[in-house]
Amino acid sequence: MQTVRILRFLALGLLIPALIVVYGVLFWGMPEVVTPPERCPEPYGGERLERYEDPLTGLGFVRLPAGCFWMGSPEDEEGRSPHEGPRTYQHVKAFYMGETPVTRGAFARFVAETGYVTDAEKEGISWVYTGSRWEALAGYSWKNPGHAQTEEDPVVHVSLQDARAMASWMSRRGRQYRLPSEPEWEYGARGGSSASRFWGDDLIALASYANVADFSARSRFPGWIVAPVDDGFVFTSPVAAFLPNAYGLHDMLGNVWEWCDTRYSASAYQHERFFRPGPKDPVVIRGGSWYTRPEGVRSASREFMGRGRRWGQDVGFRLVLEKRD
Ligand SMILES: [Ca+2]
Ligand SMILES: [Ca+2]
Repeated sequence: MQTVRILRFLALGLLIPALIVVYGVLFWGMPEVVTPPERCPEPYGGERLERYEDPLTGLGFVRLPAGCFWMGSPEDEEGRSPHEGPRTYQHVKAFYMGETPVTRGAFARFVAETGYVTDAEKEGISWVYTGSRWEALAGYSWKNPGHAQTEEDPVVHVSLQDARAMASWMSRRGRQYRLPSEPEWEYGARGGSSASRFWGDDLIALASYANVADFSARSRFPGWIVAPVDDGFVFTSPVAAFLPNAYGLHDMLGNVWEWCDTRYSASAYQHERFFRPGPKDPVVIRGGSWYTRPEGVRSASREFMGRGRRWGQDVGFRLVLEKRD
């Protein structure tokens, strides 16, 4: 009897750890399977997208269809940073995305009508590139950006709050404008493409699609490491001077960084959760600028602005318009 009891004890003693191991392999050891939501719409097939023009500012918006996409970059993408992964499958509702960043002319209309004073003007300083480094200097703002701009250039030296304020002003006529979330921004930037850039992976093609750190910039700032192209602009370029993506959106990559109304977190993709930023949170900016090297000008590349630097000569924004049924 004693032997049977010992054997039974041993069997149970082995069975329980064995079950734990099997359970672990089945449920914890397996790679996470991400399945598309049940009702993921058909991928965009190139059909004509509806366009809306805001009568107050002249800014154009394109209606992006609802869809699903892989957000982030694969581990073998050149120039990738670890915070661009793991890739996460995101479902985006239909919304209208600004065709271009908000122009200086459109921002001027907002200011003329409201008397709005930007954060850079209130604090009396902004971040400019002095030829060797970025410095916070007095007197710079959207009105005095530190380089020549046309009314069609993207507005710069604007904070997240400034961008939200303009969206609120535009929303007073009934249509709801706001900033994009980080997943919405990347969905728009990709235009259905899973390549590193909306036109593919080709660096030479940059010159047709994006204003980045290039030979023009290096002729002004010798020593810069630049893309092997000449896009013709040292600083910001008028919006839509470069070819759009498949959705008809211009300047998603390059020209100016664009605010997303999303709190920056290096581990956001692990948790697949995105939040609006609180007042002290770092905030996501996307797409790279005239200052950015080619590795930073990719659909998945992410940056953020923290409390130390909240606006500057290469940061602007793009608005989105809520879909109306
Ligand atoms: Ca350039
Ligand atoms: Ca941009």
